[in-house]
Amino acid sequence: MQSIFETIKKIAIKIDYAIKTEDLGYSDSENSSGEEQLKLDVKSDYIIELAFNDISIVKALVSEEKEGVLELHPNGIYTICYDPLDGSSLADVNLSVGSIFGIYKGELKGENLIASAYVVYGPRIELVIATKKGKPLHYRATEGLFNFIGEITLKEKWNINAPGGTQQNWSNHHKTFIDALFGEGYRLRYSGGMVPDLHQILLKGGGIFSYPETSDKPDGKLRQLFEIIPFAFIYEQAGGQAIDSKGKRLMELVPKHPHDTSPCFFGSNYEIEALKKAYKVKT
Ligand code: P6P
Repeated sequence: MQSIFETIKKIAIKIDYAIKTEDLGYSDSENSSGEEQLKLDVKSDYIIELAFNDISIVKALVSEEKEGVLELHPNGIYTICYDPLDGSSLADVNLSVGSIFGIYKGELKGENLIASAYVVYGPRIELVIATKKGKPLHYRATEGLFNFIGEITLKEKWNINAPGGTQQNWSNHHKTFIDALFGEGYRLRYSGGMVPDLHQILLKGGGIFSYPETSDKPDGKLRQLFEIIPFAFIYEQAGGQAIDSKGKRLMELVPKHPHDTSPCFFGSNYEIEALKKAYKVKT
């Protein structure tokens, strides 16, 4: 497994360089979710595929930018599901973006996630790695080397509210819930980039990130295998919760298709329990 994390560090340095030097324009192709691909999306995906092609324990890859499963090494053990450059459209306005990695063993479903990691490409390159052995680990790159900063622990309650989706398409009970948090003094912190938005809550100590089902996206927008489950694991390992709109743990998701989405809520215990009440979840 260590060879996978060391490879992710090499990938991070290369993608960060591409973000800072390459063309930010659109390619003439779409990804499996029908989203127009940026040249950076394609380049980042290529960097990752090339890097893991040299790691024999990696059996296959599933990418947001590819339709199916890319077989790499028949005797490999792990399948890596990744979003090579999440929020890539924010790069051309100089906001932070990120890469997300879910490392699975066996069938591609939440309970088979062994570890996850994400990289934030911002004023600094930061990496968070989570395994089943303890709290998520936070690293920061300096001149191409990742230095360990510390373990990440979420408070029981804090003050960040990151509400995703288009407000006019929220359900009434979701809008009431979000407004009630603001009424309690929560701070609006939402950039439209899942990785920096979730990273901020983890590092600042807590709060809630929500991307509910909406009238225009009844199954939510964020993808289960390479966005939601990897972060759900990290939030749970940090002492928080990660659930869907029925109160089910996101770690129990079983995608039918590699690009399936789900409504998702990540946060500290107080905020998630408040959401369960607002959504009338039977506990
Ligand atoms: P909205 C970026 O496109 C992304 O996939 C995530 O990074 C982000 O959390 C979400 O979409 C933002 O979506 O609808 O709030 O703009």
